[in-house]
Amino acid sequence: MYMEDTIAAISTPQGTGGIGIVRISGEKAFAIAGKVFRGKKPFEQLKSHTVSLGKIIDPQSGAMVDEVLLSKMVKPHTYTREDIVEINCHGGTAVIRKILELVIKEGARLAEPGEFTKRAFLNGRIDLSQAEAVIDLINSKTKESSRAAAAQLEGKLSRKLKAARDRLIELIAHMEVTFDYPEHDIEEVTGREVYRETKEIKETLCELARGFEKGRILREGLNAVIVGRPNVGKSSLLNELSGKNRAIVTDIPGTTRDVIEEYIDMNGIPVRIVDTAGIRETSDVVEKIGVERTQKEINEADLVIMMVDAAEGIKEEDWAILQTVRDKKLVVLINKVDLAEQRVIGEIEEKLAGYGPIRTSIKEEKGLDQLENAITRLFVKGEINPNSEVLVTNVRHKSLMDDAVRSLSEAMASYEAGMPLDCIAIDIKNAAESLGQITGESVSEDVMHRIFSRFCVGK
Ligand SMILES: Nc1nc2c(ncn2[C@@H]2O[C@H](COP(=O)(O)OP(=O)(O)OP(=O)(O)O)[C@@H](O)[C@H]2O)c(=O)[nH]1
Ligand SMILES: [Mg+2]
Repeated sequence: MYMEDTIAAISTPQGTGGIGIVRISGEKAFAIAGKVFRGKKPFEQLKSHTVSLGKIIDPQSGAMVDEVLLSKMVKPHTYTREDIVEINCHGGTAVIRKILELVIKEGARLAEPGEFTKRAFLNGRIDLSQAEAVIDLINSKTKESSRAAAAQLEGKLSRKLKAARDRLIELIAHMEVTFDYPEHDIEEVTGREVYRETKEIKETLCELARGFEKGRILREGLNAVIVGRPNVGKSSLLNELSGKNRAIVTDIPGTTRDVIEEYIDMNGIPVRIVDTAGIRETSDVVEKIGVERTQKEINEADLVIMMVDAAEGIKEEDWAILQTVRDKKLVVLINKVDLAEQRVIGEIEEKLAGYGPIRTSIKEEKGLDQLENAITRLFVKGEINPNSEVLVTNVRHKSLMDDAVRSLSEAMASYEAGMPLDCIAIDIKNAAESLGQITGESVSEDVMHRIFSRFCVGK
């Protein structure tokens, strides 16, 4: 750990922009800024949390590098809880690099990815799960996923976990007192209390963990693949859903040869949607490869949208395709209903009754709302409302929560088997330890390194 030294980085993205930001944090931040910045007032006289206009001067040559706005923030009310300086300069690559170079020459060190946030954690401003929420917020692709990350950053998840952990620790303390009293009946009374309390805490954690699937979908999105015989309208559906003319559409079966993907926002869920080559027996080499890729996409998909043609009815090949996707979450569309008689559509519907098919016509833009709703229902039971509930979105958190639940189940089983309290206490300690790793009360250097290396430099 190098908490003593001062770090600096470019916090804005690579490339040219209107402005660029160089950020400095640490003991020497003000001394360094004082050397390279010339404003109306000397740097020491600038007030905390104010912005000042001035110039960046190369102290060695005396040359002016850029005109900038500088923010001075005195600890502890800063992002890292250390002294921070942010230099807003013109966002050309050369200028911003030059400023960073000067700052480093004056004694700062180039920050590692996520190091500003890591300091915020190590200095106790946020806990580990909040630090992770910062990355999620940066990476989130839809309004809902960013809201879930913001709630986590605010500490909603931390508070729940901390409360559960505190209860466990209290329980352990309570048990330890009884170890000093060998009388049997005290142990018995305590045992019953411990059991009841353990059960309650376990239920709270299970409830939280149940939000994970929803949370994961918000964060990572769904992988959906459109399959069906050639010419049923797969590419048309991709174009319609994405609002782009992304895939070539013709009335020649076998038009799409490769997989084509688009990202869309479906009722707040980020969906990667993939159009594939129509599946059929073929001797065409290119088309064959396309069909193989389709199979690979199906294997990796969270959801399959299978299309059949209302005008052509259900063929042998449709049943074959249904067979290959039978283990997947599935939505079946009867497309081109504008071309078929009601009676014929009804017959197809009957044959597919087990799949709850949806009638669509992409040409007439029919049935697409039902499709979106069916997908949302398949993955999210009830409304997604990240405002009112705490969503666990992080795999690390989920698996530690599962560990805690497992330990608590073991504690309960031990009690039921009539084991002594000190045995049960070990399981409860393990559960508290797992929860502590989520918020960072007990976490190894390795895990920390892994978490912060996912960040971008400058955050
Ligand atoms: N009438 C009608 N035509 C449609 C509908 N959906 C698609 N089509 C037409 O059907 C033909 C095939 O559409 P595509 O989207 O290329 O079909 P595909 O499934 O991607 O076909 P391949 O790439 O060959 O597998 C095109 O001429 C579309 O305009 C629909 O709902 N109604
Ligand atoms: Mg196509």
